[in-house]
Amino acid sequence: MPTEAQTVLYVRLPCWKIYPGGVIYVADYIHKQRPGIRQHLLDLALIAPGERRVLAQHLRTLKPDIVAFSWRNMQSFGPHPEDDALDVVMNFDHSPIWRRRLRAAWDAIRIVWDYTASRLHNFGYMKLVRRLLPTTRIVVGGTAVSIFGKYVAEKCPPDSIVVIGEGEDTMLSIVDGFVAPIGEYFHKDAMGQVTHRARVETFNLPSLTAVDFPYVESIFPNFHDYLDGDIGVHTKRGCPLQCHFCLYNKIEGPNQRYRDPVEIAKEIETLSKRYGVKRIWFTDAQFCSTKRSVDHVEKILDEMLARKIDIHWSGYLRLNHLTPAVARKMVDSGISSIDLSFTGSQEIIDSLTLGYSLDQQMEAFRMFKASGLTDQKVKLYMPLNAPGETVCTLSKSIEKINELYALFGRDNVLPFIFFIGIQPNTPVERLLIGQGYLPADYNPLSFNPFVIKKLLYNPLPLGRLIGRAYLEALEAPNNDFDYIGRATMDIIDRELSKPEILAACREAESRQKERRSIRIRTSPIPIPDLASTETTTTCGQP
Ligand code: B12
Ligand code: SF4
Repeated sequence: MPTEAQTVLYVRLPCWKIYPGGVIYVADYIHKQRPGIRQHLLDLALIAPGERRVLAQHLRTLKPDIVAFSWRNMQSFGPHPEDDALDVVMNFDHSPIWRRRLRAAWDAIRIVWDYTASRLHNFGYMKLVRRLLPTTRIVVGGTAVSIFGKYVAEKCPPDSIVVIGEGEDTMLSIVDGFVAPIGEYFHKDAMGQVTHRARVETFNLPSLTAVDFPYVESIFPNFHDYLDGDIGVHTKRGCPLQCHFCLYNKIEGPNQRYRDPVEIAKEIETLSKRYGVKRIWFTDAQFCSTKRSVDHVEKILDEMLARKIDIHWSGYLRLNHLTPAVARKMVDSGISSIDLSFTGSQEIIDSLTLGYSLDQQMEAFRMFKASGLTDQKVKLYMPLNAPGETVCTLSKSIEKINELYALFGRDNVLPFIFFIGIQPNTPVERLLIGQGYLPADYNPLSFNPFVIKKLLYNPLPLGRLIGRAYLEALEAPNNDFDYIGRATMDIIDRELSKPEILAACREAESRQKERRSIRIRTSPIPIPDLASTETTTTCGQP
């Protein structure tokens, strides 16, 4: 299809309801560059599974030249206390009651079935396009394909383009006929041959002006269904840091590039004043991280304050460059929660190369308190039981969490029981392959429940202690009144203060260390030295 496109149908593939910010930025950009193109956005996340054949009606009515799919989550396992998958895994692995373990096995089959079916259905939607409109070009983008692009390219129909990473300029080159392609993508040609192009150009992010929401409303009738929740606003792209479990720096690239603070503030102002939006989430890999990015944040906050925008906001934060002035502006501009990766042990911070000092982080919490933070929640995404976690590091985390309870009030601090999800091509993955925890040829997209479970890293001996504490907290009569993460940490604390538990854990730890060192000595795979790698940083979810 070498000619320019006249009509584009965007299809947001099903996921838990969440504002489809990525595809909206793409459609808005295409409209600003090529206003003559007719576009429509169909969001399958808002349509019940039995009614998704509405896609066929859209294809027949619009007869688009391009159907552009946006695929957000493919490997969605990162269960936490607000997702029942965590209860299932904990019960299956650690419940002392066999009936519960059996029940959990059934639930696990349901979850894996949903996981498998959703992937097969997504490829089914692409095949439907090819069947009904044989000459229409298929494009697939979004965070899921940015990680697993080659896999998607192999599975999707011929004449498809799978866009890796940011999509605006690549999509523009596709609607222009794909004669001078831009950006990174896999192309499956009409013969089914897959080729790859690496990105050589840099998208000019400052050219991404405030989203034209009235236009978005006109192509996306379901836009209003999102206005009472969080709306995603993007302020920059890229992360120069290299935390050992994280892929964000690969999805977005290592260079931090910024949008214009004035355009960002305009976007938020329209959302608030025209559409009555009350909450936004800054969807950057992290909202503030490097020194330069904190300066950028400050400019955005200044713009928001100058426009007197009445909004609550959150986003992943790193606190090591926080200053009292920025903390004050965050509070004044409507921060609604502090969301950050947290461990109370400098050893774990260093071994995961998160690259900050714990003392500095605790100091930043005090800055927030001094700036007038009141009942905003402090959400601690804890990489519990990460490689290197010991009884001692766990106790230190509990100590620091207790300090935070004292500072902000127990009810305002939410320790999230999170574990590291092992992601492809990260140092943690290489380490665990080297240690024999995962086979070198494991499939990160496997449907095998035991592989899936292994990718949620919570090994023995501490895994059992944490698992049983979590299950006890779930059962506790007062769990209606206390947050599950807080109750779990209290139980872990209680257990760690029992001398026999401490001794047993320590013995198991040293046995494990011994076994590991034997495996490492015999392993043919180079093991990254987590502790000695260049010190970097973290934010976001483990
Ligand atoms: C912010 C964020 C969140 C926030 C979202 C807040 C909000 N209200 O929007 C919160 C904390 C809620 C969250 C939750 C979860 N998240 Co999240 N999240 C992210 C993050 C950091 C950014 C996503 C984002 O919005 N980016 C900004 C927009 C503008 O960019 P974008 O969507 O990528 O779109 C661009 C391109 O992808 C592309 N594109 C997108 N669509 C299309 C379509 C076409 C046709 C084209 C050409 C291009 C294109 O162009 C866009 C613009 O350049 C990513 C990691 C990352 N750095 O990308 C993880 C990420 C998307 N999340 C992930 C996961 C797993 C989850 C959870 C399932 C975690 C959990 N267990 O609960 C939940 C699921 C939520 C849901 N309902 O689906 C995974 C998905 C992994 C995978 N392989 O499938 C990611 C990639 C993180 C990771 N682990 O690596 N998340
Ligand atoms: S965890 Fe945050 S700081 Fe670390 S590499 Fe990922 S995005 Fe960057």
